[in-house]
Amino acid sequence: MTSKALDINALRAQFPILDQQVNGKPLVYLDNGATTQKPVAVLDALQNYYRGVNSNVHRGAHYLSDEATGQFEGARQTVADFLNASREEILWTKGTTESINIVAQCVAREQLQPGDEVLIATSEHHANIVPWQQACLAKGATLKVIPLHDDCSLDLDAFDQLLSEKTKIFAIGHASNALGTLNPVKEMVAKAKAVGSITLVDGAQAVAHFPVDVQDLGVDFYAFSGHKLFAPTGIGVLYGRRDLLEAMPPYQTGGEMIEVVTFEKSTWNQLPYKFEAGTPNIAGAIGLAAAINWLDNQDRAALEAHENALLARATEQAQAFGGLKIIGTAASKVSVLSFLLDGGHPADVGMLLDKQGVAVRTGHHCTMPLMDSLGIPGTVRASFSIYNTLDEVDRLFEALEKVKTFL
Ligand code: C6P
Repeated sequence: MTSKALDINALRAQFPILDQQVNGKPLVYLDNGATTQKPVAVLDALQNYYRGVNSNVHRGAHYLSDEATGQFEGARQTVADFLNASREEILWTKGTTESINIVAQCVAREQLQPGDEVLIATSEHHANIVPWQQACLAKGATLKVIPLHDDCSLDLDAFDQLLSEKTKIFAIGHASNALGTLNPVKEMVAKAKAVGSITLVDGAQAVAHFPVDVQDLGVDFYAFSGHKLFAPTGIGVLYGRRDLLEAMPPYQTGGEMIEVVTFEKSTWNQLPYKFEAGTPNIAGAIGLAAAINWLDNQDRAALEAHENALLARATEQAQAFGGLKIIGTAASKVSVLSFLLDGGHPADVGMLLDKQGVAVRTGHHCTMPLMDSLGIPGTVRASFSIYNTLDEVDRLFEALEKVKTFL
């Protein structure tokens, strides 16, 4: 049930973009899995930074540079607290994709041997497939894939069978972007660690929905993107366990990541800077910290309950809607409803919804192997966030009624 404590109108007022007409209808933004909207607190933080502070970090012998450095490193501490990590273990990246690529390049390509295995799931986003696949191809290792049950939950018996001492890396999505399925990552990580595997969780679709504690999960690496957490695009995070980061070679080389450079050789800066070559996305990091601080000031339990109520209403309506098939009916899900409409190609359904002001994503959702395994070309995906309303869920289904008539 939606928590009574949640004042949804006051919450929505903090997201000015929501208050607009699209194609002559009030916007219903249900594409939050792709990117979330940004609250005024984040927009203001970006403006304040560029209006009053803008300067390069860790370099200048002047006031603004000190100020920018303080805010930038403060932002790192905010992220560390958010994940229950230490600040040296928080690396700034462009997003989840780059975070996973760092581990694929600096761990997988360094350590994999012929015969080794990397274990992922059928439901992974391409960002958590292709980097491992390419590392396996380069090193003669094998990519193993956990299948799904009919409800699109992971087949955990198959996971137990696939996991072995050959498994050197286990990389799993916390929640599936295409299906919403929430995976039991803590239990899986513990099992993978018991066979000596390095573990990574792709948290792109998790962090905006519920609190994450990397110590509690026991995971070695955790990746997420700022833009799916009410923050700007172009900023993301890789959490890495300190001893693993210490042992890894740098990802990119250049300024900032070095300690001493001569023409003959270079030595590396301490963590986390060893992994941050070049001028970082300073405003992005400050914007991400503003988003986290803003979120921390909300009643997260109430937000979670509200999202669950949105998903429950959407699922109920979808089940009652003739000719609609839900794709992904696992018991444990984040607020994502993927579906197919009889006789309607997802792209056409999406376009007809857009004409009515309803924004969804259609297609393979960067999960082509998942779509292949389900034998479908793609889905229509409505992905809900904290500022969506039960009325908007109803608007989606009213709009779908019209789509059905049209089709
Ligand atoms: N999913 C979606 O509409 P980036 O692009 O690096 O910020 O995030 C990549 C990524 C990785 N893992 C998961 C589970 C994801 O959902 C995404 C991004 C968006 O579903 C865009 S494809």
